[in-house]
Amino acid sequence: RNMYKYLILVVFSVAFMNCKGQEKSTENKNLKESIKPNVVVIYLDDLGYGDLSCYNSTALKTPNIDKLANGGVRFTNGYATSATCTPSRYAILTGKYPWRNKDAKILPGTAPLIISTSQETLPKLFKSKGYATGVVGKWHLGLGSGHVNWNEHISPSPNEVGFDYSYIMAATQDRVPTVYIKNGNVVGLDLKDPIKVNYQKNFEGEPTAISNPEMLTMKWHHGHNNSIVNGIPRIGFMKGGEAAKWKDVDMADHFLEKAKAYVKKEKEHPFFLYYALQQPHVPRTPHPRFAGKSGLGPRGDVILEADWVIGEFIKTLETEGLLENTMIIFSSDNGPVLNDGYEDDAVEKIGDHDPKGGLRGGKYSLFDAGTHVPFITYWKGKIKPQVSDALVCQVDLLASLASLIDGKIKTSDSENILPAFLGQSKEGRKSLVLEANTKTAYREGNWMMIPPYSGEAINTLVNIELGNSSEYQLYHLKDDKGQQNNLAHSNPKKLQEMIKNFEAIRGE
Ligand code: NG6
Ligand code: CA
Repeated sequence: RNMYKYLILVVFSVAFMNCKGQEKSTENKNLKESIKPNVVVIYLDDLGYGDLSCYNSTALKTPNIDKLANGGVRFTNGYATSATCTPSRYAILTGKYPWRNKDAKILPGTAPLIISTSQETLPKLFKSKGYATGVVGKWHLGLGSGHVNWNEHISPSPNEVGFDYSYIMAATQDRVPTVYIKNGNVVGLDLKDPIKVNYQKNFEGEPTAISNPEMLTMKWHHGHNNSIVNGIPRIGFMKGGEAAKWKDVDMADHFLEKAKAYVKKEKEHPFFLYYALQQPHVPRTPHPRFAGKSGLGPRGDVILEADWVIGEFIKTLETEGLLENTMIIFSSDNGPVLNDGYEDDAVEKIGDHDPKGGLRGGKYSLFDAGTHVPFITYWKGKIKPQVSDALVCQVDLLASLASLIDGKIKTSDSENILPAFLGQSKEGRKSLVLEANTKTAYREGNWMMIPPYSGEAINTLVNIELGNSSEYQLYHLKDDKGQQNNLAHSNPKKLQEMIKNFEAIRGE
């Protein structure tokens, strides 16, 4: 009888345990279900490490971005992969080092899409977990597969590499075609006035900065002397498409409206939005509301404009009740430049402001300021405010966000450092290969190694040190953030170790 009683007890407890187990697994499931936060990447163009007040600028006040920094993780070792736009954007969207793709370099407006439609991408990752995916702003990764006809549906476009909504400019604000493209179609195009674009030669009779300087409202300094749109000379020749041409001073407001509308439209289900602002890239064209407001000329004014835009965007997340369920990642595609081809007072009015924030180099450079940029993660109520010295890179978003939403990826360049992005750990990646104009450098821990490269030491047109030298360079960034003391000779052991590890990653 006792035995009988015992059996019943065992049966009951097993049943009870089972039940508990089930409870536990539904709990886990619910947690996973609820881990479908919206994710927004806010990406600036050419913003330097020292351009924000949360990164110690005193000349520029950026209260809205500061709110993200002070309420989230402000990274002091955050990197773009590259010192120019296209490669950095390639890396953030594919999780792959851009130097693995020979086409990942500054592209003309007519370049074909450099992300293959079969490639793994950030938006595809989100799509695989049921997210709506959108891109608003600067693209600069090419369009089509050969020669684009701007008067027909353009494909492949962002829509073929994972975005179900795209509202973009093809390349840069200084490159033709100067029109917006929505889901592969030029916005506002009048087919009776078809668009033609050519980067080699002008269309007969069309004014250029050389033939008609009297039409210019902005002066070019180097490059930028082809077609004139809105008084601004551009890179490349364009004919037609008059009704579709954007108004430069309205661009920030225009993209903001699209980003806000996207959030409002998709608020019922999880979304991923890649919001790529055009500031402070040239031509710097602040809306009149911001013109003259920074005292630093148009470059400063458009940074204030970008800060305002970001504030408005966050207000929308707030009023839609989405802020607590949205992870925001803020960064810049490469470091700063003052004169990038127009005479726009950026140099003349810089005063004491240091866009590089004490780093060496700038846009185009292998020195640190080329790729070391502002980097902020913010998630109201989830991420505890802090400053983090963890080494993080934009290429890591793919693996880290895959971990966040329980998705699967294959790439090996992207590292899962989600705990660092969420402020739960001060450990980021151990090492990182950085790139400028297809040349690479290597950071490991606090060390930076630049191999010898031929080429000019300074690009005198933009007045930036490029990092080229006939000697190996080795810097300890924690002790020497301005890269003034080359330790290659005094620490040959470290140098050899760095070279070995770097070459192992580069596959040399
Ligand atoms: C350069 C342009 C520069 C800028 C850059 C791309 C000239 C002389 N300079 O070729 O103005 O457009 O390309 O910048 O044309 S990026 O941030 O998109 O990489
Ligand atoms: Ca850029």
